[in-house]
Formats: sequence, C-alpha cells, structure tokens
Amino acid sequence: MIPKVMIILGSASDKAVAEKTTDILEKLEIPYSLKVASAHRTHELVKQLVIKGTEAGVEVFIGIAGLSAHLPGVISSYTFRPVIGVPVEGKLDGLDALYSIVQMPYPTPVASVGIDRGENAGILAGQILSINDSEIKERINILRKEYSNKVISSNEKDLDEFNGENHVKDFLQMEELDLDDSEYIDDSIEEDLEVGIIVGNHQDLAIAKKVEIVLERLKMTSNIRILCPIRFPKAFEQYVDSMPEVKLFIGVSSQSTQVTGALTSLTSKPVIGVPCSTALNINDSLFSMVSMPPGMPVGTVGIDNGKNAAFLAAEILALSNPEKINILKKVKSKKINV
Ligand code: C2R
Repeated sequence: MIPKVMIILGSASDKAVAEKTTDILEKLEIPYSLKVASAHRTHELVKQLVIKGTEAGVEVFIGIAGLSAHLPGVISSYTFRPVIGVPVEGKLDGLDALYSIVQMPYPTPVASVGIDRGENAGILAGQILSINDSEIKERINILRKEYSNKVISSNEKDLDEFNGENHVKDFLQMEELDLDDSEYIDDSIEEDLEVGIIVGNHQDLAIAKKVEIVLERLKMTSNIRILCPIRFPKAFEQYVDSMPEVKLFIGVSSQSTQVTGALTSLTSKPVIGVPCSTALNINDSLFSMVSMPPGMPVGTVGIDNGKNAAFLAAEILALSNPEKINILKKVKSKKINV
C-alpha cells in the first residue's frame, strides 16, 4: 500500500512528538510511513526518501525535528508536495527549531505548526487530504467535535471544586445554550473560487496582495477581503460561511492574529497563515499564529512571506490537479518570475 503521508523524524529522540501525529492519523484512518532521517547527519537518506516517496505517490510530508531543524525545509526542497514542519522543544524553548522551520525562503514553503504540536500536524495533513476525500473530511469533523466536546463537558466535570459562596453555579447551564454550529451555507460567491484570502486590517494589505499576485501567476482563483473578526465577528462568520466552494483559506495578520484563529474555529478546511511584522514587534504575530492549541492547526509560513503561502496553496491544490506542478517547476527554475 502506498502511504498518503510520510513522517520523517530528525532523530528517534523525537518519538514522543511523532506519536501525537500518528495517533491522529490512526483516528483519521490515513495510511502513513514513519522514518528517521536527518538532513544534517544523513542528507542522502532524506533526499532519497523524499524523491522516491513523491514518485510513489506520497501526498503530504511531515518533518519533525528539534534544534537547528533544517529537516522540513530540506524535505520541501526535494518535492512539490505540501510539507508540514513540527518544531521540537530542545534548547532555547524550541524557538531555534521554530525559526529554522518557519522562516523558509521562497519558493520552498514549510507549513509550521506550534512547538511539539504533533497532533496539529496530523490534523493539518488530514485537512489537506480531505479536500479530495469526503470520508477523511467526515472523520475530521468528528475529531473536531471531540475537541469541542472536551471543553463543553469540562463545565460539568472540572468545575466542581469551585464552591465559593458567590459562585452562581446554576447560571446558564449547558442545555440552555444553543451550541449547534453546523455549517451555514450561502451560495452567494462564485463557484470556482479556490482560495479565500482574509486580511485583518489595511496595514497588512500589501502582504495579502503579494499572496494574490503569486496565486494569479500560479493560475489559481482567489479573492481578498479585509475583515477583522474582533471588530466584526458576525460579518466574519457569515463571510467564511458564504464560500462553501473555497478549497482553503489564507489568513494574513499582524499582532495577535485573530484572523487565522477565528478561521480555524469556523472551518475544517486547511488554514495557512502569514504572520506580518509591525514596526514595534516582529514576533508577536508569529507566536500567536503558530501556537494554536491541539485540534486547531494553522499552517504558518515565515514572517511577511505571502509568496510562500501562495506557493504552498498551489502545492496543496496540485494534489488534485497535477498540471499545476508544471507551473510550480517553472517558478522554481525561474522560468516564470514571481
Ligand atoms: P539526537 O537526540 O539524535 O542527538 O537529536 C533532532 O530532530 C533532535 O530533536 C537531537 C535533535 O537534533 C535534531 N535533528 C535535526 C536534524 N537532524 C537531527 N534538527 C536536521 O536534519 O534538521
């Protein structure tokens, strides 16, 4: 059987993080292959695994590594399949691995998840595959319900010890709330739209435009909307729901990156995030975008690197449209200048 996902660990010492990924892939019933290979210590092995794996039909690669985690980037350099990177905490609280994974130059994107967030890598891989597989999509939705049910049941299970005299315990019990979040569908947006780009505010529009320009050159349909989910929560929700045909979303945002956070809670489709720098701080958007809790992945690219987000989106869409790979090859060999 050809595995759909290949997971490569930089070392057997990353096993605990990899287990989180394989647990999810087991739940989603997605066949995977698991290897240990280091871009530093066994470069040729990584190269062979990725090239032969791609030729055989592996659709998504996951690189798990700590320290100077060059492994996911090296995987990306040998394939046009989407690559997800999981930074492992070692020294420097895992920031060494996070930066090494996320800050890839164009056009060699890696979608980074948070430090040690192996489960989010598994879910993101599942979301990517679910674009062309309704059974995986169904299983992703069940998994998302498990994560939300855990929160909901905590209200009954975990708050018992709060017995203060002023705690109004019976206020708004779970059964009094309307928690049905089944998807609202409106057919107001053109059917052939492939990518929805949402940008949090005007200040980040220049980066979103880069995403759009590269998507256009890569022959993908997209549209940009400036919409802030904190200032306009209802409009944001309606806008996301109004695009049932969109295959994936790209959120562009600075500061506390509510755009991508809100997107993952409203859709089970893949969400790619571009953290934007501001004059005062470069790191806040990266950290708040990538460090999503278990169950809610945002495949984060490097700071201000809208072009890599577009390239990654094309790699994802090329899974069902191999002709797109020819365009990606031309871009990489600079026959098309974007
Ligand atoms: P050892 O425990 O084998 O010394 O590895 C591994 O992923 C691991 O987290 C320590 C750490 O080194 C990482 N490593 C990389 C690469 N190869 C190994 N980051 C690589 O090629 O990027």
